[in-house]
Amino acid sequence: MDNNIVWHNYATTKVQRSEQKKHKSAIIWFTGFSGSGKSTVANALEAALNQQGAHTYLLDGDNVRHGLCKDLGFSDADRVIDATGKLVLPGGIEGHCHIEQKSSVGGVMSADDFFTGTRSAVFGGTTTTLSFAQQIPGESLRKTVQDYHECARPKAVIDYGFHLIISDPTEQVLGQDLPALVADGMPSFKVYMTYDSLKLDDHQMLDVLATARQHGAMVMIHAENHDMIRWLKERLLQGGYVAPKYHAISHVELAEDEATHRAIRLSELIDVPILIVHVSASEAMAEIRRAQTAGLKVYGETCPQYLFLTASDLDRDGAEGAKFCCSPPPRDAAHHDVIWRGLANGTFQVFSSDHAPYRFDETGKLAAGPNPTFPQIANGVPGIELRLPLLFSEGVGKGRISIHQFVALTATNAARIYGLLPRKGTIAIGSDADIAIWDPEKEITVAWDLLHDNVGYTPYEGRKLTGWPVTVLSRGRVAVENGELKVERGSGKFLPRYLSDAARPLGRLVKEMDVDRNFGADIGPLSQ
Ligand code: DUC
Ligand code: ZN
Ligand code: ZN
Repeated sequence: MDNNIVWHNYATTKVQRSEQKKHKSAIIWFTGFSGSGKSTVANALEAALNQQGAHTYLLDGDNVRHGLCKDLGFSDADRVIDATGKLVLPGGIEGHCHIEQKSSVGGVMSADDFFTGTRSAVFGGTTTTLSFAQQIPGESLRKTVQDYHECARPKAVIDYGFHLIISDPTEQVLGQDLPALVADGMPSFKVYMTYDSLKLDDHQMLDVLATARQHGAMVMIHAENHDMIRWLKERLLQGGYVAPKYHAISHVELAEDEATHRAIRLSELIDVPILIVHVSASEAMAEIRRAQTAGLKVYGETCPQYLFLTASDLDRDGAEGAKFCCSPPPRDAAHHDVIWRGLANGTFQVFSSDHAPYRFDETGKLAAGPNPTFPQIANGVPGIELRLPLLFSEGVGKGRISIHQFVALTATNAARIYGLLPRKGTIAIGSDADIAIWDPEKEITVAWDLLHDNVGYTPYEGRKLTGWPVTVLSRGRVAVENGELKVERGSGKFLPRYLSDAARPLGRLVKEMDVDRNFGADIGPLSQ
């Protein structure tokens, strides 16, 4: 069979379709790449074929346009996947999810383990997860990480890595454990500015930032002002305002604005890049934008809950609002447009789910009883499977972002920032054949029954979406096809990550940290 690969972008799909009729044969649609068509197509094909055990074959017709396919010798491919009229995109990278982890409020276990969590991810077009290994204060961080490895190894169906959550930055942790774990392929840490059990004060934050700078790690920051939240929480409880909706009041927007500003200033003092996670509101986003305009390496992440949910969702009957309690909480609808703008204008580099799944029963959201007060509710919403379909349907489908931005936000940028490119997040020579084939016209109405997590509900129930990843490949293995999981538990592999350029300091010290301008005081991060 002759081979014909048409490389073009989504905007020209219609033109390409008429050509497709002429060829009367299967065409794989490549899109979302930068670079010249010629090298991209060649790269993509070789990448697919280079995978051990790959069964990916992107075939048909006679592509005279680039004259490449025959040279690559596809005629003896084992199998053809017909992607006529589909989009062939890199598998998503989920850069922020909580799997087999206890909640910071109430200490309840997440609903998803590494089997159900990664299964749900891959059905939604994601082929890599980066979840958290959370330090237990008083316990060795290395032991904690070992435990997460043991949980993930026998269960994950796709490849995975870990970020580290630092809640107790002791000398041992900063001086021994973190450097060793960075060297073992975990060059990213998350720190919290709120939660009694996790919060670091500014001094501790500076210590972690300086350690990250020294070892080339990326610091992810949960930015909310703890004392504002704590004070409001106390006042609300004293007044008898205990329903789930008051969670959104206690986690006031100003707390996120202020902490985002502070986190940026702390990172500027150390001259180390940071990534502000789960940005929910316009002023926090504006802080990030201002820092970027000033040339700082400040990255931003947002999530589906800040585009599709609002604070009013927490005001549902009875305890139902608990399903929507996450931190920061969903804001008013007015913020949605601003967050969309931040996705389109590059303020946000990554779009993650922050999948933090708790069942709506006594094992999860209702662990404190059928009518918990808002501070008793585990914080988090599920979203690992719908992350890409939501963004595709409402972003690409409605013209808010381009297909190229979609790929960057859901895969390539996370790979770049977290040290996985070019192995993951792209289709290129030598890259893993992690590929999602999307039917851009498939319509679905979201129902939890269609999903593959273990949560029991979805906050997006009833939403109508257009576009779905119908076939998903992980390292060249068909992982999802015809609505079925085709890969085994435990077949996912741990991904050691390298130091990313995104985490490299600017080399721009504020004058008080610069030995040449601070009366000779050798105190700066460069002196270590
Ligand atoms: N932060 C997260 O990143 N996930 C769940 C809860 C939280 O506060
Ligand atoms: Zn957080
Ligand atoms: Zn999270």
